[in-house]
Amino acid sequence: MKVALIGYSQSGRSTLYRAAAQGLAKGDVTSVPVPDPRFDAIVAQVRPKKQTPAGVVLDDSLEPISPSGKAFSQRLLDEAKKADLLLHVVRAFDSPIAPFHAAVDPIRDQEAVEVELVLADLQIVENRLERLKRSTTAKSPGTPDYMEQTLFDRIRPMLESGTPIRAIELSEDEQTVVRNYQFLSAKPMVVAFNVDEASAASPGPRLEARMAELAASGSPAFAVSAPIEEEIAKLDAADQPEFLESLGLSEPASYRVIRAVYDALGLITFFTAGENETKAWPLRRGSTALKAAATIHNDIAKGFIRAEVVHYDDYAAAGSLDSAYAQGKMKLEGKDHVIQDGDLIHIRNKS
Ligand SMILES: Nc1nc2c(ncn2[C@@H]2O[C@H](COP(=O)(O)OP(=O)(O)OP(=O)(O)O)[C@@H](O)[C@H]2O)c(=O)[nH]1
Ligand SMILES: [Mg+2]
Repeated sequence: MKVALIGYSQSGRSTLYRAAAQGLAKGDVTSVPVPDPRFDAIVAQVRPKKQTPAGVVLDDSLEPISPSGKAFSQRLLDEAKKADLLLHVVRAFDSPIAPFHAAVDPIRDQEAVEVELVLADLQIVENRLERLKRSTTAKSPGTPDYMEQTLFDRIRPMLESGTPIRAIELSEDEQTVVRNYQFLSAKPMVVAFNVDEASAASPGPRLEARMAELAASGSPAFAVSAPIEEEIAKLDAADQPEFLESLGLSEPASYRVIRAVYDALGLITFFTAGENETKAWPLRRGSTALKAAATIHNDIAKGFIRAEVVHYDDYAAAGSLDSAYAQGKMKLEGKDHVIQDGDLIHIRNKS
């Protein structure tokens, strides 16, 4: 699962990237740990030899968007297509040191980028419709060409009016077509407004209203101060709470961004609490116990007998896995059982 940071040049993408990587950034692509207090609590109790949190891959290698008003370069479009999610970093800070292409206006920039993504998709849809006009199969109901033409005829006016594909209701077949085309406005998007140091806790009514609108339309949005986030990431864990409190924050804003990214990718977490290794595993929401087993190892899935499942809440209430088992909180589940976010799992298998 790859997350591409996009944004105008000098919007703070690389600063946020380094902050989110919590000191682990290597080059411009890094698997970033997903902050999860449940995982920390399991590790503190189990004290495993090795601990492996869930991760998402952040990619800060895309070229910046050139100043307002210009279309995206083909290279940028091609790179963005490969991502599973776009993390749009929007400049909302003013600085004499870092010059910008225009007066700072985060809402204008956020909208401009959204429009540009929609226009890039519209171009593809129009080109395809033009070609389908000459296709004989597109005239026969039931053919893939016919389905594509019907779909594209329907979404074209929506794109023209600025609606991103992710906001359009699609059938499963239509979703497959959309995925094949790698449409940019169909990708999940998370927006990070990079605000002034002083505004990190309260970004003001205008930005707050826009963030609420974005969240309601399915794109979670956050106010972050990227340099402050980078400073927090550099502090020892023990020094963080006091610094956060002085800023009016309950936790680093980048944590919330990464969790929102993870959620928007459709991922949940299950845990394996081993003494050798305790691990948080990303899993596509709605996946079965068999899929979870295969995520751990194909051999474990092959010999699958049953999954022993304890939900984190029961584990936390009991204080340990042993107590949870003793209290009868463990459920034996079959292959088709749907795993929930926060399940602790042990797979009984034949090997
Ligand atoms: N004052 C202030 N400066 C910031 C903030 N965020 C980033 N900067 C500064 O702005 C400059 C650009 O930040 P980067 O993180 O490199 O931005 P970028 O989007 O990766 O830039 P390019 O990839 O070079 O286009 C740097 O000098 C940062 O220190 C902020 O919130 N406030
Ligand atoms: Mg950069």
